Parts: sequence; structure tokens; C-alpha cells
Amino acid sequence: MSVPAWFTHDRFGMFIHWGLYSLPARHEWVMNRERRTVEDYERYFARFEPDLYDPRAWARAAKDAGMRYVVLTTKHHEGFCLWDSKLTDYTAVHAPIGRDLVREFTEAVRAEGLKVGFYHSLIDWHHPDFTVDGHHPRRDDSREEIDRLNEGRDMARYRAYLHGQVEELLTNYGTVDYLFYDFSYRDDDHQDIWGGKGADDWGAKELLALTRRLQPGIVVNDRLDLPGDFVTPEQYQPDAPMEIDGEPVPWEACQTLNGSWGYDRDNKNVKSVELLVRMLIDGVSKNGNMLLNVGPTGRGEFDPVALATLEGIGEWMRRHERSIRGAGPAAFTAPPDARLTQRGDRLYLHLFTWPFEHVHLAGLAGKVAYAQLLHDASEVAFREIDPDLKASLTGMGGQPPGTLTLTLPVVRP
Ligand code: FUL
Repeated sequence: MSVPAWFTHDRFGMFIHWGLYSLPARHEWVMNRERRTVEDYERYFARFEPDLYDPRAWARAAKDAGMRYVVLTTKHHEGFCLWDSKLTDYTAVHAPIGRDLVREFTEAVRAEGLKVGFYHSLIDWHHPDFTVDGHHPRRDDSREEIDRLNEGRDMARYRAYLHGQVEELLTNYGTVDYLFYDFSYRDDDHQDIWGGKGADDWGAKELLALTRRLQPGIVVNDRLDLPGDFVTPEQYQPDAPMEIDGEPVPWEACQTLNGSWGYDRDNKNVKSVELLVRMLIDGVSKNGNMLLNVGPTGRGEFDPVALATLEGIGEWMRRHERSIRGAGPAAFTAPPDARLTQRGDRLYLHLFTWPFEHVHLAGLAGKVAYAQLLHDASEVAFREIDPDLKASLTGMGGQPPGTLTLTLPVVRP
């Protein structure tokens, strides 16, 4: 597995889940969870008119939060296409909004100097080869019901549709830097739901080859049942740098603000700025990226809570960016409840709780030339007690507990 240099350098991107599900506003799986038929669910298609959609505002919010790439759901499992697909009428161009929302998105994101990413669902609850009488199989259906709903599916026809749509997206929208396919299901509890043939169902090998042929520089995730370029832990932080067969692999944790990817109006269970910043730091300290999600409203805006959260993260990033961007794991062990990141000869110590008088850094005696707080550049005194280093925080008792960063230029790493 390997990724282009920008991916590990940039470290932080924005995920955007936007589709018809932003209208019911209660999770992007609403069609499945509530057993809605295709016909019933099309009520949202008939009312999809995001008149306040301004992708420049989205891109600016991402950039100001310190993100460097933005990944939009071109089509989620519900099957609705945000771009002008010629292979179906179930698109934004045929909905009341009547615009190619992907085109506007790609132009806006590039105009802000950010990288363009697409999410694309392999599953399609609107396609005739995924449905019988408007229904698709669900996780808690009986075996008989699943078999009944899968009977007579023409997966060759579906593959042609899937590959044709990907071809449109990777041909008509300029350079696409990133692709998040979602999701195949060989080894997990989805195995038998949609026929269970995983990679064969999607023609995954051909799809990956097509993707690379149309966009040679693209970075592709790992959800095709094939090794991709990076691994995608979803809504959890790995304990350690991720590996496959003992080899380190690039990875990116995708994370929600509140547990839902699509706009979820009544969900107030929002992660704090402090927690999200810690998750970002934690990832970088283990050689990972973070893709943080926003679910825009049905009118096309980021809601105030999302905006305030992004602003808070941006305020932290403004002062601490250099401990994240271009940074990675350090070759030293962090003290308890802290993380270390390293960038060149700078070592960044992120304290998650305030240890009051001093902090002990194992094995750093003789290796540190200077110590300071990152956010205000103020000097931090330290003493060496071979083999450790004891950085003095005396006099900083008034600092609020939370993430504080010491910059420790390492003389002999
Ligand atoms: C999952 C999907 O089923 C979720 O709805 C979401 O898109 C997440 C990022 O991936 O597999």
C-alpha cells in the first residue's frame, strides 16, 4: 500500500455526506432503517431544492479548519446522484434544484486550493437490480426474505451501471485526487445480504483498474475487497500505527461530529472541539489521517453547530498546525495521557491533562536543545536527569487542562 506524498503530509480532510437523506434529517441509512420503498422515498427527490448551496462557503470552512482535502458523497447507498449522470434520471439535475452539484463542488474546492475527493457507494437501493417491489434486503431480514429479494438480480447490468457512473465522475470533472468506495462485504456481517459475492459483484478489479486509468494520480481506499492505497477505520481510533502482515500501512480514520454521517437534526450528541483535536493529534501520533464529517442541511448549509466546531478546530490549528501537517509519529515514548508527534527535528508533546509542576520525558536527556510552548512560543525550563528529561511547568498552574504543546528541537534524534 502506498499513497501520494500529499496524503500523509496534509493529514486532515473533510468528509461531506449530502443527499436526499438530509431532508428526513435522521441519518443517511433512513431508507433502510425505516424500510422505506423506492416509491415512498422518492418524495425527497421531488423536494430536493438546496437553494442555499454555496460550495465556496463549504470549501472555505474546511480550509479555515485546517483541512486540505474535501470528500463529497457523489452518491450514497440511497442511489441519488449529485452529478449530471446520463445513466439515470435520479440526479440533482432532474430534482427541483436542477443543477450539477458535483461540478460546482469540484470547482469551489479547487478554487480554495484544496484537493478534490469523491465518495461513491457500491450499493444502490434505488437501482432495479438492488430492489424487488421497491425493497432491498436488510441486515435483520430472515434468510428467506434476503434470498427472495436477491433472486433474479442482474449483476452484470448493475456492474455496467456502476462502472459507467464512475467513468462519468472520473472523466468529466477534472483531476480527482481521492476516491472512497463504500463498501464491499466479504468478511463481515453483511456477507450474505446482497448476494455475498463481494468483489465479484462489483467487478472490483476492473473498477480499480478503470479508476487508475482515468485518474493516474488518485488515491483509493480499501473498501473494494481489494488492497487499496490506505486503510479506513470508521468511527474508532486505532491503538497503534496500523499494520497489515507486520508492514505499516497508511490509514485514515473517518469520524463523525455526532455519530450520524447525514444531517441529523435532533441529534445533539456532538463531540467537543477539544475531543476532536485530541483525535486528530492521536491519529498523527500513530501515523494516521483524520477525515472529519459534516452533514449539510437540505437547504445546502453547514448547520451552526458544525460551523462553530470547525471554527474551534481552526483556531487550534492556526497555532498548532506545524505539529500536525507534515508530522508523524515520534521515535520516543510519550508520558501518560499525552501524545508525541514529530516533524523533522521538532518534537511536539501534546498534553491531554495538565500534570502541574513538571513533565517527565523518558529517554530524552541529552537530546533536547530548547523547549517552548507552541501556542505562544514562551520558553519552558527543563532539567536533565539522565536518561530522562524533566520539563518544568511551574508557574503555569493557571493554564486550563487540555491540549498544550511543547516544542522540543531534538539535537540528536
Ligand atoms: C459506511 C456507510 O454505510 C455509512 O453510511 C457512511 O457512509 C460511512 C462512511 O461508511 O460504511
